[in-house]
Amino acid sequence: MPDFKNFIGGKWIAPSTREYFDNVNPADKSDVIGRFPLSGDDDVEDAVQSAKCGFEVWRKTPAPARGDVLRRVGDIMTRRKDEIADLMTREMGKPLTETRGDVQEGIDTAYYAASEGRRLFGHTVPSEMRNKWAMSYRRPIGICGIVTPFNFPMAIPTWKMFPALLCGNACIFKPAEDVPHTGTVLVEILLEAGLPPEVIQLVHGVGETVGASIVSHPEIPVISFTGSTETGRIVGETCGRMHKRLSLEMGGKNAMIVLDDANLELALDGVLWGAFGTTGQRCTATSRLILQRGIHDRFLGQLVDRVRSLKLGDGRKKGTDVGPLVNENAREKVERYIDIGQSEGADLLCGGRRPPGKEYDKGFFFEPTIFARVEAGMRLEQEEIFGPVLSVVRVDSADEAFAINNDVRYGLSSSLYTQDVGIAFRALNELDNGITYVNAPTIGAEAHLPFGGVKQTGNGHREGGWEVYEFYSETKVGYVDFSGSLQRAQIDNYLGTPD
Ligand code: UN1
Repeated sequence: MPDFKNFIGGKWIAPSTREYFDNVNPADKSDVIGRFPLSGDDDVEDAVQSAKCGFEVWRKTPAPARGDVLRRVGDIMTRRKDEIADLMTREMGKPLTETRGDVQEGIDTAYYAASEGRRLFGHTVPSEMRNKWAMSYRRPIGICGIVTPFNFPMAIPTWKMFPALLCGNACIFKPAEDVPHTGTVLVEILLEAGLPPEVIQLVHGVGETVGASIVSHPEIPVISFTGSTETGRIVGETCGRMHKRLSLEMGGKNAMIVLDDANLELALDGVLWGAFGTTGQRCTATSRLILQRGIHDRFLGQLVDRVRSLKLGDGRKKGTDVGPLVNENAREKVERYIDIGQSEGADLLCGGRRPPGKEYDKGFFFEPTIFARVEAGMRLEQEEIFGPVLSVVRVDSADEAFAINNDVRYGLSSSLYTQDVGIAFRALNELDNGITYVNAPTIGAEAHLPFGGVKQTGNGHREGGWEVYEFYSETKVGYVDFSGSLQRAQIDNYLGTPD
């Protein structure tokens, strides 16, 4: 079994602790992919000292040249797409079609970042005074600490690191401990594409040690974290005390609303993909289905039939629709919510258990589950489960559906199925989320648009698209006075006074 390494100080090296953890295939626990470093504070310290040198080189590299490196990254990822998808499925379970999509999201992010190297716009604006120019432009910040989750092992690190690098920063990257292999391959690709080695540092390990050490290091001024709202609060407290720039992407309890006039076939396809794609382990997953009374029974009947026919299995096998959960903890959390749902009086229509059969005993499988008769306010309806569990709520009107959508502490994505263009546009205004889909499920954000949520899903920043470049760069303003005399702003030059 191979021992993998950290990438620190421009070299692949063993952790200072000499300790390792096993990375196992969630579809088959006996398949161990390798041992990965359980790093400690000393490794993070070495990474920071090296990243400081990397930053000095990289911040002076012209942005279009930084973009060229990222373009080559996109080219290499394109060439290696199938191979990366296979190793990603092996370490985290989702089917190959989905892991290929995950790599594609990274490729799209690379090419977008490459082109941004020739923009990174600032503004040139008129000065109040004669013979004086005023302009704003963007500067790199320093070292960015990148702490990422397991569910999009390639896409999410690229959303964070490619804009950070394009802006001229160095990165210290800690991938989730469930997906260290994909993180390792991403760093290999950055190096192969020509990134100066000390600009990227890879430190494997667990959140409580390596993650915490990165977040609290005084020489890392920027932190980007995707994970649970609970961990995000701890990260936020530390960053707040230390005056760090922080981007948080956290939980969701996303609803799909299907009104009586909807195209039901379309909505059925949508909810199956939204709720059970990635085994429900997306922060954008459809975890609530809000059905209007007129179509409620018919839609639910058809949905249960379709869910029962989903093929559960190893994501690397042809024909698998739904893979395993990522690990035993994730499965036990889902099981706790099955108990909670039943004790709250919701109606378990299908699933709710580990699938019977030998082939399933090897992995962390759980049947796609639907609860009906869920009432607004139940824990099942309010709390993020991060698994294949869909809670169905019945409503009388669009207004009631909108209110239920909004009455949770999260606000990532929402979805509305209707043929009524007026209600669709009203939903875009009224639904309290960072993203609303009309006639499409709650998942599937595109790489070139801002991604993120309101309320306790985020802290006001967005990933992706044009906005993320503002997060990873500092605005600076320059004034150039070529009048040859002292001009005092707000004093000499009273606006509107002619010469
Ligand atoms: C996540 O769930 O953490 O919009 C990210 C989507 C994907 C990204 C999901 N493009 O579903």
